[in-house]
Amino acid sequence: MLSTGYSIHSPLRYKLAPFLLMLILIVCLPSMAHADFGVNLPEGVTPISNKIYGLHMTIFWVCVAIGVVVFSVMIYSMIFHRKSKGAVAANFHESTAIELVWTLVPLAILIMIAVPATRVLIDLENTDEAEMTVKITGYQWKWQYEYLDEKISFFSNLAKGAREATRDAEKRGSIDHYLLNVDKRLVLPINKRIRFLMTSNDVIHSWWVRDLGVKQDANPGFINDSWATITKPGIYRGQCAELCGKDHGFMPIVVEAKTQEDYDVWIKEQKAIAAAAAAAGDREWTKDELMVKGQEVYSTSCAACHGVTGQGVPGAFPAMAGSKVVTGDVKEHIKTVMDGRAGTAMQAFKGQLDDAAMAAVITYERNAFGNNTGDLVQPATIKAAR
Ligand code: HEC
Ligand SMILES: [Cu+2]
Repeated sequence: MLSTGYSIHSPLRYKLAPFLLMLILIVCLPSMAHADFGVNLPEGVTPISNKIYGLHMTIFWVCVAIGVVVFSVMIYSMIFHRKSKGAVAANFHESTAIELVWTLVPLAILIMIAVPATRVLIDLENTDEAEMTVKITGYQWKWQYEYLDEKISFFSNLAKGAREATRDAEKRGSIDHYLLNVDKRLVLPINKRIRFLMTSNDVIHSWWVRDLGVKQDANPGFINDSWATITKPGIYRGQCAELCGKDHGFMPIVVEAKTQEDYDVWIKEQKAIAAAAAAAGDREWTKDELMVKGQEVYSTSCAACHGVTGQGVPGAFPAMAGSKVVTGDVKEHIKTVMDGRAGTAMQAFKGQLDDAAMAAVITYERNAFGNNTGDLVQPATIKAAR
């Protein structure tokens, strides 16, 4: 006869029990100590996130009630109808009444759950009567926000320093909201019904801000929508929630909700910044100015792929150091950065960088990483090339 060494009736099982209990405690205790993470869904700060929370709690309590009923019957039966008490199993095969009950009761429960769930879903999808619209475009790896009513548009990148700190535990610890911070926040007014339009410039991304109750895919070639009415001023953080390539974890979202007055002030500032940037593109720049600005642009817009030191990633992203394009004909270099390379991760930066930023980053590439070409590219040259 085959033997497995010990059967389930073996006393070994009882000897193992305390160890298993210890193991469970060891695994669970640290997470209990971090109770400030919370164990429930957050309620959020929008009507829709509150409704999602309410739905979650309703269904949770339905589950608890079912659990209590089922386990009470089980435990009662095990105690009062156990074999040692001489209980004999009842036999109710092919009882129409019982079969009807155990089909109809779960059906009724499912309908009870489906009604509120459908209501929330319909509300979630209804973006009518919006008071303002923000178009959100996912890029590898940043977000673009366009305030369609205000004609304001900008990119929101991972905050400075975070990318460089990824492999350095000490530096990471010293960074405020490491990987959850951006260089420019999406500022929104409170108590306004805001419609979001989501799309993508390259692959599928997903715009997810938990406290707003918004998680919507951003697909290239499609526009999805979602909405929020933020009820409390504050800072709400989120992330891209769709695996979108190498730096998927490096495209956080930060929403700053302000009162209407503060929001209006911010809008004014943004318009002034845009006007200043346009003026900056109209003058002649010195080499130093171009190099300083160029390094800044390079580190936020190019370093993710081409590397901080211009070495690229072999087999995926070409090095800028010693590149034929970067050290060769300026026109070809400008064209590559403006129009990108179709079908590759090299995107067209035409719509992302203004004349000064484009001129600066090209000048920087041509004079950094040992590419000492001495070439200067002026904003006016870029303007003419557009
Ligand atoms: C998402 C990744 C990514 C980002 C960000 C990126 N590039 Fe590229 N870049 C590429 C890839 C991939 C290629 C190679 C394209 C090909 O195969 O033709 C490339 C090619 C280039 C080339 C041509 C190099 C050569 O030797 O052929 C230049 C110049 C260049 N990029 C400049 C830039 C600049 C300037 C920026 C920032 C403003 C930038 N890139 C941002 C991925 C990227
Ligand atoms: Cu993404």
